[in-house]
Amino acid sequence: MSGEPRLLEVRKNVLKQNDLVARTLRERFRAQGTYVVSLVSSPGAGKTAFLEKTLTLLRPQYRVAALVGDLATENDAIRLARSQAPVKQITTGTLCHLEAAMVESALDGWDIGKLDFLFIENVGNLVCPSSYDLGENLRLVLLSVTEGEDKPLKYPTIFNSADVALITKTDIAEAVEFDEVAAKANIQAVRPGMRHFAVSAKTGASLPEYLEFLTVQLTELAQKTPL
Ligand SMILES: Nc1nc2c(ncn2[C@@H]2O[C@H](COP(=O)(O)OP(=O)(O)OP(=O)(O)O)[C@@H](O)[C@H]2O)c(=O)[nH]1
Ligand SMILES: [Mg+2]
Repeated sequence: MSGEPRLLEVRKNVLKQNDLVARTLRERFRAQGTYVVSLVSSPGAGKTAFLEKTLTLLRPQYRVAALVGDLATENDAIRLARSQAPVKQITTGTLCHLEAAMVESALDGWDIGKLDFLFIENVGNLVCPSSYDLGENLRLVLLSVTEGEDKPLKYPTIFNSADVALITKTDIAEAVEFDEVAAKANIQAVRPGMRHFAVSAKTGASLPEYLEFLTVQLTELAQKTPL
């Protein structure tokens, strides 16, 4: 007998278990009125740079915090902590994605009720994170201009698992001959109607529009959250 059906069974059970923990997390976040945003992308697409900017700009008005996943090092947590927001690194060892249980344990000792926004930067990978629900309200998928316009077509699953796309590093788009029209068409081909922002962490381009979008989401959540 081939080992494949058994492997499939184990994988299904892992995902089922993850979904249960994610559901509990989502209920907890909702009860506390915390809006949770996760970021997924290939390695180096600009998640940490963009998130550091987001935390810095939101912090004067909102209570924000971040979790960041990587196989190794505390590098990203150190960078994000420059925003003065509470930050925790999750090191996954050999695992190429975060799981809901890792988020749950990283939140140990944190009073989530004191947070308006919690951001979760996933491990840089365009494949593994797509199947793992983290209990987030919004999943952002980042596509940097240096990766090429065809990534949505090559990695449709991650684009399908996300809610909003961010085209990042637009400040260097011209230098790498990035075709934004083609990239947008490819996003729409994979996920019709998907909202996107074309941003730059360097220049701050489209950051105000993106932050406005986030704050509208928080207000809508507050209207739905029981007092
Ligand atoms: N020109 C330009 N460079 C950027 C921008 N955002 C990030 N970078 C650069 O891109 C590189 C990778 O950025 P990171 O923020 O570390 O990317 P990441 O997605 O967090 O990377 P991993 O966590 O390793 O997957 C760094 O050298 C950044 O300085 C941007 O908006 N413009
Ligand atoms: Mg990073």
